[in-house]
Amino acid sequence: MHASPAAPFLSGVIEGFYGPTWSRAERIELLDHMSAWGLDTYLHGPKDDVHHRAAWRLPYPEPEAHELLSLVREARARGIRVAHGFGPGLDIRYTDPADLDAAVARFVQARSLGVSVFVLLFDDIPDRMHEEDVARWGTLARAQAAFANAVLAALSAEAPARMLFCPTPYCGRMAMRGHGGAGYLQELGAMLAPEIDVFWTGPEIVSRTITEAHIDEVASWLRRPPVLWDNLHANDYDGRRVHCGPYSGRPAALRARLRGVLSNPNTEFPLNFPGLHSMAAWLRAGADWDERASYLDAMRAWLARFDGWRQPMPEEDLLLLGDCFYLPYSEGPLAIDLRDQLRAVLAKAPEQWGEDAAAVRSRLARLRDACARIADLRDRRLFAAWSRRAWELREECDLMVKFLEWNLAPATRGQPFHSDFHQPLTYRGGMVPSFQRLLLMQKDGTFVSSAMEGTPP
Ligand code: GDL
Repeated sequence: MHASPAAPFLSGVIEGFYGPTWSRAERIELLDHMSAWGLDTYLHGPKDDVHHRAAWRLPYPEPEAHELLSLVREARARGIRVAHGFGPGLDIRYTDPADLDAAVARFVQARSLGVSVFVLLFDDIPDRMHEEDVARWGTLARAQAAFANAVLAALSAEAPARMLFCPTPYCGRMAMRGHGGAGYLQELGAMLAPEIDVFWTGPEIVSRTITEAHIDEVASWLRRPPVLWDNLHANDYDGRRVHCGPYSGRPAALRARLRGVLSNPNTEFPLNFPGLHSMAAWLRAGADWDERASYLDAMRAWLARFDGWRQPMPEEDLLLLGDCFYLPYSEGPLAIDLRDQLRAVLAKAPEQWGEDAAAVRSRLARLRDACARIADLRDRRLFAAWSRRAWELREECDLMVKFLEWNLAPATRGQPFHSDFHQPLTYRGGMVPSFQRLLLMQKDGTFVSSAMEGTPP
């Protein structure tokens, strides 16, 4: 391995998602949490900040430059380093000296504002190059490595610089598909200056699990241990979900094989409390790491924020709500149990419903009321972050409760059920669920058209 052993391990948070950027108040709150939880690095690289990708050649104007400067000062006061990144890959010309100058100028400006880690991001770009770049470098990996090395050389001429690089194929699936060109990662590993760290998201963009064997293989391609860019709690790709579950599916032993672990979490800043709390616990944990226990700790610490105008949120309700918005590939156990119970009841004709139906009705009504109570929160930013999701869940719980009540009552049992809040053939969600019903996912992950004859309705 060639990675510079002197450079410290990085732990922390990436503001690296698509969507509205966090506010100054949110970033300061993040820094407070990070310092309390022992996280040391904040990477500023919001995808939809125009200076991140669209206008990457332009330095930050005032007042954005001042904003970054003051953020760096706040971070330093808490012992946290600020990394700054941008993504030139949408329209860069790797051989154009003006583009190299523009990239260096961006980092020189960032350095003048106090940034100490410089990040070049080549994720989510077409894996094609201009003709002159192809003629000069042949492959994308060589072009990008040469560009990054030149940026590092220019920055290091003035002062030592720590650099990170996000490759175009940044997960196992992309590498397997040959994204970026055959042998991209091996070529990058051979050519990129050994002191530049490389981001990696795991076997997938959003990885359910990451094993030590996987990281060892990646490290052998890259000739250095990667820095984990963890999208476990990201939700920018699915507007209906948020992820409040624990840091999950990563054995504690993984840390020793990485050069850093940074989470790129939910776009809604206030909903990141439990996920980041848990990740910070994982970073400190030993082999007895228990992800559910870390979730329960995080939720108990979060509970104080759920003080309402009329009453506080009971811990039990917050846990159930959190379990309904848990992790990308799984709800939490309380939510799974509720759904299983509901499914078992609905699988039977109402005449055969036993006491289970009344019990599941009460649990659903309780969840509905917990969702409704979000509107009462004293913390209005927390309310705003939850509002749409909690409301949507409340609506579905309410519909289900009414359906159960209709069929529990002897007078209406088995009669056609209507909701006063649903017009025929309209569902919540508009175009999106109507598309989703047209293309159905099978158990093996393949999609089939539901409009074709012979496919399930
Ligand atoms: C990505 C993007 C990231 C985005 C995330 C989740 C990386 C390296 N890049 O592919 O900006 O937030 O997926 O949608 O992960």
